[in-house]
Amino acid sequence: MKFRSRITKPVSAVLCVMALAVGAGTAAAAATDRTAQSAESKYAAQAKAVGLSSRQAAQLQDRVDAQLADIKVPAEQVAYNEIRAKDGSAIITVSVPGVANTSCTYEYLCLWTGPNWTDSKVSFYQCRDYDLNDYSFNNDTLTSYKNNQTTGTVARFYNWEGRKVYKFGSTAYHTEDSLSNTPWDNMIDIVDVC
Ligand SMILES: [Ca+2]
Repeated sequence: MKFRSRITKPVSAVLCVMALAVGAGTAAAAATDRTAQSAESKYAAQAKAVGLSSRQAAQLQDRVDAQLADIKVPAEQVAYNEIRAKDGSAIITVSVPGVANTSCTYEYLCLWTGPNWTDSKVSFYQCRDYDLNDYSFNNDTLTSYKNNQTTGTVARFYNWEGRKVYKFGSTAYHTEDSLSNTPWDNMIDIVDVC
C-alpha cells in the first residue's frame, strides 16, 4: 500500500493537469464531433435512399473506414460509398450490394476488381503512373476496366516483376469486361493512365 500511495499522488497530479488540458480542448473537440456527426448522418441518409437498412449502412461505413485506413495517399470520404484522394487524382467507390456501379465518368480510367465492372472500383484522372496498392485497390486484383478518357488516349498496364513490365494498352474509348479472357487477369500492379 505504501508503494502504491507513493506513486498515486504524482500520478493523480498528472491526471489532474491532463483533465484541465482536455477541458480546454473540449469546445474544439465538440465542434469537430458535430461536423463528423452531420457527415455521418448525411452518409446514413444516402445509404437509406439507395435502400440499405441501418444495419447494412453501418456495415458499409465499416468497409469505407477500412478502405480509408488502407489508402496510402491523403484521402477523405465524400459520399456514403465514396472516398476521394485529396489531390483529386482518384476516386474510390466501395461496392454496395444490390447497387450497380458500372459507370465511368468521362475523362477517367476506371478499374474494377470483379468481372463486368463489379466489386471495388477506382477511377483515375491524372496522366501518370498509379501504384494500385496505394489506392486500396490491391495489386493482382484487376479484372475489368473502362477507359473513358478523351478519344485516342492510351492507358498502359504493367506487372511488377522486380521492375515495371508492360503487359497491354487500352485506347479510349475502350472497355474490357473481363481480363479472365486474357493472360493478365489478377496480375496488374501499376497503371499509366495517359
Ligand atoms: Ca502483379
